[in-house]
Amino acid sequence: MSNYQIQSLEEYFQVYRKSVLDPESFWEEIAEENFTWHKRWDAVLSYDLNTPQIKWFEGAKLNITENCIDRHLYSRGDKTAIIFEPNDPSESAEHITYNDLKDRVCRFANVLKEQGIEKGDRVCIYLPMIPELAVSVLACARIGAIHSVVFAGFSAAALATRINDCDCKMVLTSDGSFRGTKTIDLKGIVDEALESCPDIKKVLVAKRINSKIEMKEGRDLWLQPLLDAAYRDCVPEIMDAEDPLFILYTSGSTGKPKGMVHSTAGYMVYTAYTFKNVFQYREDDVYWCTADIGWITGHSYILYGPLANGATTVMFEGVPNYPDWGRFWEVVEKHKVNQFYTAPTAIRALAKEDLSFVNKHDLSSLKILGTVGEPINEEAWHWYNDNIGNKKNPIVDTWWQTETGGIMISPIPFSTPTIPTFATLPLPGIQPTLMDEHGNELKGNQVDGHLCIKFPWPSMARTIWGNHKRYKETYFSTYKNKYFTGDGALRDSTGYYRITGRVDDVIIVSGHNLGTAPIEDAINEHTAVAESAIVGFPHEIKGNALYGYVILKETGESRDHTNLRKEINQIITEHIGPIAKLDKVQFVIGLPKTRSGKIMRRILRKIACKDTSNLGDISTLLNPEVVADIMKNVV
Ligand code: 7RM
Repeated sequence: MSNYQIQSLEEYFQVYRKSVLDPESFWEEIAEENFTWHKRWDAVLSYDLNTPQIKWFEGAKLNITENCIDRHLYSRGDKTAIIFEPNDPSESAEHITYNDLKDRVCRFANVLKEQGIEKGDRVCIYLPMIPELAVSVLACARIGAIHSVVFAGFSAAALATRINDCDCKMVLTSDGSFRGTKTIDLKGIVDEALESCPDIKKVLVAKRINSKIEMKEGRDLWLQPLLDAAYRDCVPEIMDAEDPLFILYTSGSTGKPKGMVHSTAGYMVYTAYTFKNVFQYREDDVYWCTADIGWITGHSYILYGPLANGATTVMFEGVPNYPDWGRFWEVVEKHKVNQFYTAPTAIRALAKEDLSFVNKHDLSSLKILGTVGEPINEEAWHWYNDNIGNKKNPIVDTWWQTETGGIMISPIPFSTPTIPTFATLPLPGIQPTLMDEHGNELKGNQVDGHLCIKFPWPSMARTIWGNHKRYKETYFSTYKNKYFTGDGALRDSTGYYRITGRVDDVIIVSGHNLGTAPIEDAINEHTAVAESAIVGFPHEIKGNALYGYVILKETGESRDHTNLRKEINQIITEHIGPIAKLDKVQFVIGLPKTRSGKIMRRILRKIACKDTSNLGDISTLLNPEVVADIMKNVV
């Protein structure tokens, strides 16, 4: 395990240099020393970014569940692999050891086989955050079936599209799910979806909420009796390095969702390596990522990355505000969590609430904090740092995407000095570059442009299911021989990266390109502001002007909005310059968000442009009610 875990900034630079000068021997060494293979690779990497075709560890044979479970049994059989923390704190947590996990995954795998699932078949998993979700994902991987997890908050229509796009044979679901005080009728949603999915022959149903549901004769089966009857050992299917491990859909604002296809060996090596480094995981640590397994963050950093390292990973069924806004901190205290990884949207929501929810709890176990999913604004960063991290725990602002499979730009905690709003430096093996609008690479520091990656890394998505042409067009055509991320970024005088937002959201005002993140960051500095989003709208003189949507911390209280508008523009002028001043400011009760917590600026743009006849695909919208309210009060 020599250079598997970076311990200082100096070591980071050494390792990074090596990874760029000789990527193949760099990844080969990591693959050799830290994983179990049935056959060694013939070549570490072969690629052509024009086709594009990328192969890592070609010729190697392995099973990822052997790496995530079996090989730990000798030394860690009784160690907890997964701590399941239920929605309701009165229900006890479940500690699933590596031995238990082996047993449960094997039984589930045998059930899948008995029900006709074979290597290469697609299985749709539409389950809440209960142990069956983790177990079924691994069970698919055990037998070489391709899992396609659909977040169990998506609608019937969204589910049906995803089932049909990759031709799933089977759906795994539950009678329902708990979400705070509510229950959701998941099985009802599946039934509705399946009216338009003729190829689904079997639905296996886990019991969670004990509701009365319809079981369709010949199609639906209760899971538990099948698991009880199944044999508790299942020989892992030996897979090729490049066999697809899973499909995960990413929405995008236009067109149908893209089924990103991830491969087996490269994904395993990269998620394991990055987990170990970004969270500096040590043997007895308890690690908690609050994401749902329905997102890439959950795939890579609740399941595969942690389990490949023999870690203890918390799986939380609940929500941040049930029974109250102290729930996260209660769980941290209860399980003595050492690494805590969450999204800026959650941090901003928590920061709006009283500090007593935090201070009631003992957070002294925490060592490292992380964020992912959106740019984190400075104020939220400080709240996190001061109140959760006690001003001593490093915060890793991790930039990556569903398409990248794993974390790409992030500090190495205790080694890389952090600066709020900066994701800092590329991880070993990652070669970011910034491009200008003419397709030139921006050399040197203090530049901003479109963020691309110019060399393959092991966990990159290999294609879009059923549409390789779209894969090439979306990611490899804007800039020749480079992967285009769709994000804008700047590189500061020391080489640190700051993500400035999606390039589609960039607003051109009087010829200047303005990224959304830095302006929103400035607005959020105002003490009365909780959150904000800016978009452009047509303006006679400037071409475009800025429209700001602002959520105040204290809602309901009558305030002098004219003064607030002035103060906000004052702050923008100080932080960025008068060019970025807002022409219009609307105070809103909420912002439209995706179900994974990202602001949907596309909808806000349409509203600001008074073009609301067609809002585009809003099936992934979390809170449609705020859209109606925003439209009613448009300025
Ligand atoms: C992991 C995940 C990807 C998009 C990405 C960015 C944004 C993610 C950060 C971030 C600023 C970050 N996958 N994004 N992390 N922006 N700082 N640390 O979120 O496919 O769902 O989204 O999220 O725009 O392209 S994702």
